[in-house]
Amino acid sequence: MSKIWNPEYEQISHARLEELQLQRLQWVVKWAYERVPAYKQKFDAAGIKPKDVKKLGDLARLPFTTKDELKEDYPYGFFALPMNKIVRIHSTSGTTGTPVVVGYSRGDLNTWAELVARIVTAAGVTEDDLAQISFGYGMFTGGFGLHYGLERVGAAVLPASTGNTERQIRIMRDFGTTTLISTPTYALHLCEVADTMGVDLRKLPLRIGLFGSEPWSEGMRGEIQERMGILATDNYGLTEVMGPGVAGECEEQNGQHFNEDHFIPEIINPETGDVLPRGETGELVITTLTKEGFPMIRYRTRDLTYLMPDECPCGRTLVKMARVLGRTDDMLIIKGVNVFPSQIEQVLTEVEGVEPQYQIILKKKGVMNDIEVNVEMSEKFFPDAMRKLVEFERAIEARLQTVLGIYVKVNLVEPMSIERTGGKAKRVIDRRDA
Ligand code: DLL
Repeated sequence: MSKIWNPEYEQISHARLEELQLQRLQWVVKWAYERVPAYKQKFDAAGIKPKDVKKLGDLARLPFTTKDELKEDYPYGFFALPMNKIVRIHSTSGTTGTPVVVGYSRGDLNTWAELVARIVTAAGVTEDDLAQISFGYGMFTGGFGLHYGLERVGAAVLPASTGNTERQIRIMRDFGTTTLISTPTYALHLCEVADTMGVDLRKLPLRIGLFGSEPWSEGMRGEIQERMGILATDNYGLTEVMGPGVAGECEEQNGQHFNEDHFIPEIINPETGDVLPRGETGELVITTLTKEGFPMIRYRTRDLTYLMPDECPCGRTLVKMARVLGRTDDMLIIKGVNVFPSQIEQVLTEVEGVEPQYQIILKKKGVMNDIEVNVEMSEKFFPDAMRKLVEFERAIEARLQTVLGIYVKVNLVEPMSIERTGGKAKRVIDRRDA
């Protein structure tokens, strides 16, 4: 079993954790109230003062913070420190409009490296490892976030960044990479390109992969592990709250330990805003407890998951968060049924002869939304599959129908015809206006 990076906090007792969380919550509420006009306005409107936070349960009385509010105060409205105390700035990609800009103090960067050190250690990375970071370095938090945490652990970092996939494989093979850091879809793409180059990744020293930044399924994990010959773990984070390092899996591969001494997770009913009991699925809401540059109070992540009630055999006491099912805004309502892309992916990973590369085409059928799924066939299966095509499409349609409860038309498409990106995969194509 891997070492625990910071046993004092990762194995903290429940009582001590609650005491620490309360003390830190009182600090952050006061810090945000006094420094960020938007928080002062929100708290005043809700009739709450920082001194009213007397117990952890009072958190539920505080107003939520939403992405729209952060966008309204673009770029620096939610910064709690003047620029001469900010030493790093990152931002969301802004693909859906205004990006969210976040700032880190020197202390925040130190905490970030510490929390990433915890999650990479939990996945089994040590100072003996060579870690290839195939996340973008730039405004995205993935590259730099993992970088400093891995360096803190003492691993040798290969800042490969994204793109030039053949070069990535050559680095992996020639430099002896032992740890891969990327999105799960990029990991899969690396497998495909390695195949075309005649490189057997299973024979290389590669042994661990830390994947995150987008939803993926257990089936996808199995596929990556098998094709790379590694242990693949999931890790979660978001720019608004810090970036990677919020939560990460240990070698048990069963839930991501949430760094609760720095963040309080709550699960709410996204419609009513009510806090749900542990074990129930809903929207994850996060409060940062130690961030100075960009404190977030009850930030609505829009990610759907649940907190697991069980203890972990690894010895860490920090609560585990289940795999993120998807974002509330990724949820499609088709013929009255809630459908997540990750459910479709899980089915596809169970079908032999297709790649877990797919696109969901969103259409209008009368007034109702409808979807079709383009599914990519495996190269090796393609030539003799032509005659089996129809049969095959029907088989996948039947499996999707069993899982989703609705009929979805499936179109098989040529191998390598669905776009691979170094970043997050685009799974839903909206053709409702076409
Ligand atoms: O993706 C931070 C990150 C970088 C996490 C590297 C892990 C590794 P954003 O670009 O702001 O930040 O995107 C955050 O991505 O709200 C989720 O919807 C999704 N997401 C992140 N990690 C996971 C994961 C980074 N492990 C948004 N599983 C989040 C599912 C994830 N979804």
